[in-house]
Amino acid sequence: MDGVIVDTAKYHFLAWQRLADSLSIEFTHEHNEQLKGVSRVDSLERILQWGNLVLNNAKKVELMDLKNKWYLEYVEGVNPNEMLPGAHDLLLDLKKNGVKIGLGSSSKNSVMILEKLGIFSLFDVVIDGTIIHMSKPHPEVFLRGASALQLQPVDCVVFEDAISGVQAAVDGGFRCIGIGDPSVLGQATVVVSDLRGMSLAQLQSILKQ
Ligand code: GL1
Repeated sequence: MDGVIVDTAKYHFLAWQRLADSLSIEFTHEHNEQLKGVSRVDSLERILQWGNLVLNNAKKVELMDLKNKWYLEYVEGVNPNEMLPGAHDLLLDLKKNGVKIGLGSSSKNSVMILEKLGIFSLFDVVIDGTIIHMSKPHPEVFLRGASALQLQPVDCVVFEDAISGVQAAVDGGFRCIGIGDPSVLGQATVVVSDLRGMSLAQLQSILKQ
């Protein structure tokens, strides 16, 4: 979802950066690239590791709550205009053609965001951070998604903007369309710059690769 369907990855970045700043830990776009697709708790652990900071659980929960409070403030006004190029058209096209659609996200806020965008009803299943136990790069989120859709991984295509997500898809036995920079998402089956012009025919051809 974040960074694939809607431009919310930038709000996660801002919130994590603000948290890292408050702890005097350096946090750059390169650091952020490694957090994309990674759950809230695992993201915090990585940031603390980068800053060589050891904290107790109560403090970690406090920091995660703070980051989420900031994130919720940033996404308060999120609206359908912030959907990424081509994403909405593709969802509508797949729906019209009877293709099953699942959301696989590490975020615990995904249903709220889908509702703000008015696209929740397009998804046959939603597997998100409130359900999974292991964050991407573990393939659990996609394996559960395929299973809920009663499909085999080999018959699904995963869309991903994150290194951790591409890894999860590949390890789960899925074809994967990377959205972004080929030098970062090189493990994906194909990499595109955005979803404009993406069609069902292209998905069918990728499934044959
Ligand atoms: C969590 C992380 C975010 C991001 C998403 C997955 O979201 O905090 O930085 O990696 O997972 O896209 P959330 O805090 O909404 O559960």
